[in-house]
Amino acid sequence: MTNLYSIAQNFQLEAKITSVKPLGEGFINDTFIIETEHDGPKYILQRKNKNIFSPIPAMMENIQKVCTHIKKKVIAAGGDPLREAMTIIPSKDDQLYFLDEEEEYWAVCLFIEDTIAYEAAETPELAYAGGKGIGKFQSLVADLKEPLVNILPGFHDIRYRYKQWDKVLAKNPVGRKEKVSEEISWIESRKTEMLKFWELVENGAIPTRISHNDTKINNILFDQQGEVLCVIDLDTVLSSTILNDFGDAMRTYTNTGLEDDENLDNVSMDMAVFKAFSKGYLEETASFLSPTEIDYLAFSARYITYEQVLRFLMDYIDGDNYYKTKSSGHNLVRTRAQYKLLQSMEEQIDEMDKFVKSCVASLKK
Ligand code: GN1
Ligand code: MG
Repeated sequence: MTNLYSIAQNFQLEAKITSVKPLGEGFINDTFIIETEHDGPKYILQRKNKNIFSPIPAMMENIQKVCTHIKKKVIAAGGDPLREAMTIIPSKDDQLYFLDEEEEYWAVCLFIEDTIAYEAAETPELAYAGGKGIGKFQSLVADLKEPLVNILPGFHDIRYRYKQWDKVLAKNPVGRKEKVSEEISWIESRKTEMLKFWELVENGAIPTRISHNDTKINNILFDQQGEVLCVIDLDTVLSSTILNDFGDAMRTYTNTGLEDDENLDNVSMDMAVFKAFSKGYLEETASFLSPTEIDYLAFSARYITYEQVLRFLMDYIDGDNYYKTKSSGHNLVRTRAQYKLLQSMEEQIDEMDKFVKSCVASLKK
């Protein structure tokens, strides 16, 4: 078994370690918290999933570039760079990661005290603050000129997802395909419109910018006053459409139920939360978003939720290789709950779109 204590000792920590304990519910990496003696700083230790992120050293370089850029701006604005940006702690041999004897990659960052990570947008006020936070993050990185390595080719690219999908369905490795023909039809019936949207990204009608790509609500730290302090979990930062970030935030903020709710009656899209987040987001971004980005903002919530239905269902059919699961049917429960959310968005898409447009119009006055 991995000795977490001896792994942690390979990093440049300021004080002697007292404990290393599991933290959070990430689906991809394994996350731990390191505590140190005499109320010294705490740190986050992560085993990065090398089956998903590859190569990890390039991913860590990407994260460092983004953090360094944000820190400079925070300092210029008189803020606290240790609280308003992630701080990567290098290994004792000055690398951004530590490679252990089992060829596993580990990374450490500073734990930011006195913050709250929410699992749901409890109020529209929180959603408004969340929208401002993601909008600010995007404007902070908008002028980062250093190129990022695309360590996740095709991450939110639906054409790439269909390629994976076709392969998994053809292979049907654990004989689950036959049990989910209805769920498969949910994916197939929306293929044309999803491809049409992605074509706009491919042909440049929707610009490519630095985006976070995993803006679910628990990847954002709020301060005690309810403002966004820092956007975390930067593993997926890359150049893509920033509509991914708006869409993925809406997938998680607006859901009245859980991502894996067994009771579908709990799941729907909360319009008040949608509006509050959009308002906060657009206040920060309307000045630089293109007309086409604005046209597809509401649609991006559908797009990312649809992609998530596909990814959960595909992983179920594939025998649960990608996401961590709590039971053999977990990915199917997630699929159905996310599909319920998708349907709710589809019912409300006209109002969502109208709100975005009216918000932009009033901000531009
Ligand atoms: C994963 O890493 P985590 O748990 O924040 C996933 C996202 C999914 C999300 C579903 C690299 O996010 O894309 O939307 O689970 N991250 C990766 O909740 O695949
Ligand atoms: Mg993540």
